[in-house]
Amino acid sequence: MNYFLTEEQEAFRQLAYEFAQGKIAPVAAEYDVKAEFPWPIVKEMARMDFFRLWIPEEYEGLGGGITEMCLVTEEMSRACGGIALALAGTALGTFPILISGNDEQKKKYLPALASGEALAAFCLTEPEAGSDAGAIQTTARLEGDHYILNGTKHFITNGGVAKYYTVIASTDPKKGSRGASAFIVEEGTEGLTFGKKEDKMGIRASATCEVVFQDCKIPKENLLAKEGHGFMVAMKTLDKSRPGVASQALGIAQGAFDHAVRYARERKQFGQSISSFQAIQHMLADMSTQIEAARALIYATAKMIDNSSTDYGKESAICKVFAGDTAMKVTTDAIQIFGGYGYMKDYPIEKYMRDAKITQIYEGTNQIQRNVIAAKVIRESAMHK
Ligand code: COS
Repeated sequence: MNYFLTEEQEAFRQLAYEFAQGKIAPVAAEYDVKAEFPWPIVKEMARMDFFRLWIPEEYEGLGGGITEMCLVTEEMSRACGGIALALAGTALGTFPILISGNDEQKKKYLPALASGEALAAFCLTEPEAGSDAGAIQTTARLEGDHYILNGTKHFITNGGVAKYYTVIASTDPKKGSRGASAFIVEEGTEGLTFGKKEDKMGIRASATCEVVFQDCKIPKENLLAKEGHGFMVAMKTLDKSRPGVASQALGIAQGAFDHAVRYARERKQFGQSISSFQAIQHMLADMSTQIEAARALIYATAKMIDNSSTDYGKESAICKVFAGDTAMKVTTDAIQIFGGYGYMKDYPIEKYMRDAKITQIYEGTNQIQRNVIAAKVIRESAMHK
């Protein structure tokens, strides 16, 4: 399908495709087994300016938007959903600064993020605050010119490898989500430590760990937006980042599909290629249809966000639900086409299914996305009555 991307967007997609197939695909299995963060690849991504894509030009970025982030995330995830996350997780951690940082904060933090010299991590989730993001218990107390942070964030993507942490903490616990505020915490700040590194089912090349604040003292200039605006910053961040998760899911689905079509052509049973059987053909047709539908949704939503729409929470959620569910379905069917071989770790296909699962869970489970979609649909209907 032709999405009429600009010449520049096509060039970035092509560059990301070549990089992913040339540098990521050959080592994806190795990083998955070792569950190691891919520093050499991340450094190359930085040299090739991938981290600059979604940062405005005035802060040393390339001035692209969500479309560019989605294209590159998709192509990299097609090779490895875990390695791609070093990039996509940094975009997520950067969005609170882009959305609500003042000029000084942007000048201080964005150039290092654009060059890839610094990675970012978004710290919202806590052991007792997953889907219920308003229930965070991490606190930030103002004392003179500093905020003192206490609490534990967990399942943090890029935890321990990022230089900048955008953190949602409560400045007024009595007010619930209206008492939440957003902060930037730099690596090396006293009182910031990293806990348990998670041993995950999939996306194993991605660093995931606990981020712990114990009397962590940060300058009060590190407050993003205003006190009490943290929940809104978090929600707006997720509205922007969910098409990125959808792109990760899309890339994983596309990667599994690429392998499945190739295998179906090569594998012979009953004296012929299994791609000549209608049972396999129909599976391939359904997989291809679902992938293209996910792509169309994601690109349309990314375009909508980049063209300054202000309310795109529903569309972002729709992308994530559809692409996440598609990734799970397509990767499961890809294994089915591989048959017994697909179940074995000697073949690349089972990793795609393990990597796909997280896209239905993080940045808001697909059940929460359905809540967001339903709430908006019902509100819209009430307005038009
Ligand atoms: N943009 C801006 N503001 C938003 C918003 C959005 N997308 N969504 C909600 N808000 C505002 C609301 O307008 C409300 O403002 P007021 O207090 O001024 O009325 C406030 O935020 C609270 O909204 P709401 O009552 O809808 O919050 P809930 O506690 O019911 O939670 C859900 C809403 C479930 C949607 C939210 O908690 C959520 O997204 N959970 C999933 C979190 C998640 O994705 N976690 C994974 C993080 S991994 S990085």
